[in-house]
Amino acid sequence: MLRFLTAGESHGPEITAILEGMPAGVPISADQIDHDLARRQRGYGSGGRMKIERDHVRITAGVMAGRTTGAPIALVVRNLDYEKWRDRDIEPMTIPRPGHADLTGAVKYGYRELRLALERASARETTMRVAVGAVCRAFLAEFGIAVGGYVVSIGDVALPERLRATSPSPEVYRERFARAEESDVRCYDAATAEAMRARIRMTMDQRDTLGGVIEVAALGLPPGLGSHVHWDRRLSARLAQAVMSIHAVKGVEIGDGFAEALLPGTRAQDELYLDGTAIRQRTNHAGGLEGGITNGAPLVLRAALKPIATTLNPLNSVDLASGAEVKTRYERSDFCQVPRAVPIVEAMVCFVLADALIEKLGGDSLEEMRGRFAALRRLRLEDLPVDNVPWRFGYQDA
Ligand code: EPS
Repeated sequence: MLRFLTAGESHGPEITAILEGMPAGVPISADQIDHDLARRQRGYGSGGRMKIERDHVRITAGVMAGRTTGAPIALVVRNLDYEKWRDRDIEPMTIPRPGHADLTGAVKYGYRELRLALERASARETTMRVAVGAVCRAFLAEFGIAVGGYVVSIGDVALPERLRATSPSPEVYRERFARAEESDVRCYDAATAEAMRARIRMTMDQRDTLGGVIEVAALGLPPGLGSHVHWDRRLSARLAQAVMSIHAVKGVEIGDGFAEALLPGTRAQDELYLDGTAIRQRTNHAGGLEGGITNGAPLVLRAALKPIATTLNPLNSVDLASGAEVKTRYERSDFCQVPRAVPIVEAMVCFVLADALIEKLGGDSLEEMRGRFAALRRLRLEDLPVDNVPWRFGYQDA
């Protein structure tokens, strides 16, 4: 339904995205997209590149008079750093950094110069994911759906358990989003944020890098997005793939995920109760997804990011030119990318949710979709009539 491609190298002239399948009529401006691009540029622990770039999108197709037309949307961001690279003789890169795509890119594509892998594997590409995600976010907002996120841990510094419980209440998440937005490590608890900052500072002093865990929540989703009928239509699986594709993400968890694996079944489910005719849950261990389908509770997802592979302290590697065992050479990079990566995870979640909503409602124009959205079944007794009579499978025997 909805799809996008990105193109561009980290130090090439510009990076590009084409988003296809967005319905007509969605109001969107470059300023709105730039807002999210700026969020991606901020964060304690960033490297030198973010002092050079001022990411600004140009919308060059698919949006006229401030609204999407249903045609492919083309987005372009300039790499200001390109000016430094364009006429330069570039040093050969022959020593792969463990953990980056230098070695695997060369083995896959037969590169005789490792920088060719670096240029495309760089997380600079996530700029365009955030741009695409901002368009999807604007679309979701038309239906009252909001996506936000924050950092739950950096290295071994984590929000205390009692402050980060998965909740069925959208209000809890709204408050977390707002507070995290004020923090340069994107953490909603001031004491934890301070400890995270100190941990990042220490890591920088130690010439090292640090990963962490990001949590993203989507609020206002209707129940019934995704499907249980095929592995590739389960919304949980689609989200996991999208988030797993982000640079340095090595784990994705939905709801209480790994913690649920430790509990007996009676404590791991979200029991139902009636509020008038509305069917509700007091807990949200499932993170808003049951059977790969949204249940209307906040959709909660976590991504684990490994520390960036480029470290100031060298690592053992092999020089492919000399055939000798050598130490890595430093390339400019971030010390801790985790705070900056929150809008990237949000963007991928926005994209998958926009796709799922379009799939549910049909996606030619916003106008058509509004009526269908209003008519969606909700978790109410009156929306869920059951026959309550015995029945038979009715298959024919072989
Ligand atoms: C990034 C741009 C890159 C890196 C970083 C993210 O720019 P440069 O290589 O010129 O410093 O700072 O990418 C990585 C950490 C990586 O490993 O690829 C950006 O725009 O976010």
